[in-house]
Amino acid sequence: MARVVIVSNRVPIPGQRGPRPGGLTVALGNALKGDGLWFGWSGDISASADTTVRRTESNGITYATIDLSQEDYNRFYVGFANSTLWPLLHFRLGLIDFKRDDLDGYFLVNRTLAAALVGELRPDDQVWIHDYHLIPLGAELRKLGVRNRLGFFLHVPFVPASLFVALPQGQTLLRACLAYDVIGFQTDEHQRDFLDAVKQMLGVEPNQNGFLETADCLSRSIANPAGIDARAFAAMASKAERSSDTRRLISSLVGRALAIGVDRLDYSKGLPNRFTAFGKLLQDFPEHQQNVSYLQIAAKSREDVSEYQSLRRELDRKAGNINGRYAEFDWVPLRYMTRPVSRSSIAGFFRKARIGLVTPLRDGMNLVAKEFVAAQDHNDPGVLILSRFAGAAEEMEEALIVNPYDPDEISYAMHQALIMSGEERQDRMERLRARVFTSTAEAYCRRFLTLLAAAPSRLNQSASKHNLA
Ligand code: ADQ
Repeated sequence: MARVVIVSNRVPIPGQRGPRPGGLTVALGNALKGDGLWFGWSGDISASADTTVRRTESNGITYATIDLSQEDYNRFYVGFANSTLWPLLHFRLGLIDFKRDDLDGYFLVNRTLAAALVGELRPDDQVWIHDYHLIPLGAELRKLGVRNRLGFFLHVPFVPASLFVALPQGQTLLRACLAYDVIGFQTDEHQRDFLDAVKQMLGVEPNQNGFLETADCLSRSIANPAGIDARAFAAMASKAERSSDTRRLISSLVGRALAIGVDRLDYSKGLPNRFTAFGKLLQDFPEHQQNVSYLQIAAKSREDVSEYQSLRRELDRKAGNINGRYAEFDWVPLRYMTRPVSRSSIAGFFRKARIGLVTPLRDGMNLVAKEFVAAQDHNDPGVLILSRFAGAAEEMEEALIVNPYDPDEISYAMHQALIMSGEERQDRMERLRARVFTSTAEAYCRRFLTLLAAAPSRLNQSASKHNLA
């Protein structure tokens, strides 16, 4: 069987700091077991422009990384990836802070990564590249003569063509996508928007099965929702229910219902509106005052980007206003924390919560929604309140689906969840669980890699055909 190579911006090297090994990361790691390679940025900034590849082996997987220089980090990561592409792909044109220099840095880092990766590749490796940081990596590899099967998965949304045209050099990025044999999206909607942009901006008409054919290449686009390891998360939640953290939380509630939100501190996650909605719940449905506590865990993220700093200030202020207005000497309505909490404690908290609040303004998928569902106890399940603009909403219609731009709607959904009968909660949750336990991280990886393996080989085609620049 061909070796699988995963490429992502950050690499989860066991035992080192870096991305937290969530369910999806573990599933990707499992896809590599035996003899696989995981390649990307180390997360370290090196003083010189040294791009030596460093390798670590663990469990039959080779982790290979390079460092970035401070300038590369600023232009590629803080700049183009997170101050242009991230807001654009989350429908926030007004937040884009575009600089030509950042765009150059983005292409340069992708070229550097391609040059470092090419020396690690074997001729029949299947290479699976992840997310918006690395869109042009496949085209850069093709320029270096790589003819392996190359797949790409976009974890964030794709936007309608009328928004994508706002991206300087958007056409170049779209054309770069055609270097991949398989291009994956979280939902049918994202895939449709991508195909529409390709049609309008490149004049390439997809066929009915999502194939894009040009004189140079044949690429297949697919929708393939990311999932979680639902069994493992459910087991963790069930065990954590008895942990000291969960017991401390429960005793602090003194019988009150718990509403919980767990997110990265990111403007796409809709936190200010969620806070406003909670304030409205207490104002418009005063019967819930003193009877519900809302715990928001928001992990700090991308603190080098100025929008994230102002979001933090806004949330501090809103949390202060709500607590100043409604708190009693023995009840703090909103508990807002940015310190990290372990995954197992989060799982235990989810199991005990009456409401899971997942209200992003836009989200590729949102795995927290699936984790909340997996953690529930059949005998007394909570209610998921889910944004219609999270990719997860396509598969989770039994949640209370809300418009995250309308705090009144969120607050009404919270009220409904608090008064909902046990029977209705069980009925909704059983149907959600059936899907979360089927559409898992493992199924997501298996489907993508099967389709990638089935893609026509480019081995017999000329290298120049793939020079898409
Ligand atoms: P993210 O935007 O990071 O990922 P999400 O799917 O919500 O978003 O979370 C990923 C993981 O991080 C989950 O396992 C979650 O439990 C964990 N997490 C989030 N906040 C946390 C916190 N405060 N403390 C601890 N853990 C936390 C991108 C896309 C998403 C897409 C994923 C996977 O933006 O839309 O669902 O990739 O494809």
